[in-house]
Amino acid sequence: MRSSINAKLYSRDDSIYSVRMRASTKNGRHISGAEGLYSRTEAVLSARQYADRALCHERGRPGKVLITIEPITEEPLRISTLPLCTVNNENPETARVVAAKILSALGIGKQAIDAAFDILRHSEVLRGAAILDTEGVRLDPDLMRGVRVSRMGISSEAGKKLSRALGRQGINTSTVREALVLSSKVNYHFEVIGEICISDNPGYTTGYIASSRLGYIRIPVIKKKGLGQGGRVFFLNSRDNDITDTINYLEKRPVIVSAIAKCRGLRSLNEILAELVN
Ligand code: PML
Repeated sequence: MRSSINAKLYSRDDSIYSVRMRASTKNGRHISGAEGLYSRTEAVLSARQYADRALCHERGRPGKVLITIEPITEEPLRISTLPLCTVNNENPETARVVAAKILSALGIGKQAIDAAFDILRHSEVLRGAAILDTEGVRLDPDLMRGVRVSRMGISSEAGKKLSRALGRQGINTSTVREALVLSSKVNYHFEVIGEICISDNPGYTTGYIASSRLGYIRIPVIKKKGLGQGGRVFFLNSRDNDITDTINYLEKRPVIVSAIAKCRGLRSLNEILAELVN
């Protein structure tokens, strides 16, 4: 009886909800996080799935899990995913060279690239992403917190298309889907030149570099198995170093992915860089 009343209520509600999960240890160390934008019915299901994910995470048992469900009042921006591919790579040492070549092709200076790797290697205290300018100057105001990209999701139709496209490459996992949605939001902003990400899950060794100019490039074995360090660094082309509006976009502006760009398989670095148009 109760569920049929709920079903009627739900069918009349066409609001969009932001559902966010953050799991941390007793002393506040980040364990896992996830989020999406959903209809009311989907919000209930995803909150359950997020709770399940938080309580069974390879980074440990949480001391606290926070699940926030919030209606979205602003009309979401509708965007496409970045095109995706995987670059040939053999080990963490070659990954560093590959990553440096891609970032430098995007106009990011050596100092900024070194600073990003430094942050990613020692990132256990950083909860969100770090933001650097092209010379390596840290721009986000709270060095311990970083910036938490939030309020992004994928429409159910685009989600199905994405699952099929990733499935053809054998990589249809929530980790890849969620990372692609997040980086598509981040790199849609005109001030963002690119992003590098290394997973902080000890068992997950694929990272990526994303940018509007080259798309989402997955880099296998970017780190050794077993390492808990990782995170995200965004590179900004900010002239005046006032990044309040950019942070506001990343954290607050609702964005829904509603179109899917090409998902390709393995490519060589040369093939990828040859596509860079100035
Ligand atoms: C994460 O741990 O959420 C980051 C995953 C980055 C790589 C995802 C992929 O395989 O493309």
